Amino acid sequence: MKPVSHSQALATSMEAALAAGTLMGRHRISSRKKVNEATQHDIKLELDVRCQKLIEKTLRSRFPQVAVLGEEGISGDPNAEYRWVIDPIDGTVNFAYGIPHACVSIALDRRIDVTSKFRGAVPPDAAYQTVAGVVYDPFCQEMWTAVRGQAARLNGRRIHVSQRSELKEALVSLGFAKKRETLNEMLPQFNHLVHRVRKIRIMGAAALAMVYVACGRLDAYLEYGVRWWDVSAGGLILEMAGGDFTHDQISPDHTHRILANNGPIGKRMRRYY
Ligand code: LIP
Repeated sequence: MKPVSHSQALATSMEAALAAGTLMGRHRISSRKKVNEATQHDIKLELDVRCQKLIEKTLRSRFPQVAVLGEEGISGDPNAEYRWVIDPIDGTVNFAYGIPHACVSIALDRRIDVTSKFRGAVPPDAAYQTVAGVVYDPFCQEMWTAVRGQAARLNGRRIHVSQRSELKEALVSLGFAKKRETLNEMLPQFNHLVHRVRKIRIMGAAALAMVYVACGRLDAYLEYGVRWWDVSAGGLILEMAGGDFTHDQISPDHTHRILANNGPIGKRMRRYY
């Protein structure tokens, strides 16, 4: 495969995210969103599928050879040198209920050699490093971007994590994912943290929580059971904004536990990870 320009990949990702965001915006108010699947703690919309198809069409027009790992479908070589990581609508339940807190998340991952880091089998996602990422909120018209090694930006302006260092002044977001076991895993963390931080926020879109930490609106984000496509782009943006993205894959289906933070607050939250 010929090398992929990370900056050109970012530009194309931004174009794709804008296209999907425009499609989302056209359906924001509509209460007639077609539901493909509904469970106790999750909804999948027909619009999720349409947005991923639109994103893939834009990405493939410039980079036909890159594999895709997306919430609404996986294609190409699972061990490809490069892969797009796509969450076409992150915060789908918010969006389904008409709450304008949802976004498009697109990342480019590149395969790296990590055999020296692992004695046994390498967790599939650990064999990749995110090299470009975009998170686009069409409702606030906010586009967060980053290429590895360069500054993270919000609508083109450099961003940086907060400087807060005490839990008592921290704004911490939690995610409870979609299953009884992930809820049960996170409830004790909520009970421990709620009395120690300034406020807890549970907002339902991991990608936005990640970039809110990156730009200092939040100081940390903790979730058990989140998928790689929810957090890969936001994780790069956070790291390029001076933050820390701690994550471990907990099952082969790209499920992770994550602690995104500004650095100092993360040190005080390690016990909850
Ligand atoms: C959502 C995540 C959120 C998590 C939800 C869901 P989706 O992603 O962003 O953090 O708690 O369960 O996974 O499904 O809206 O793309």
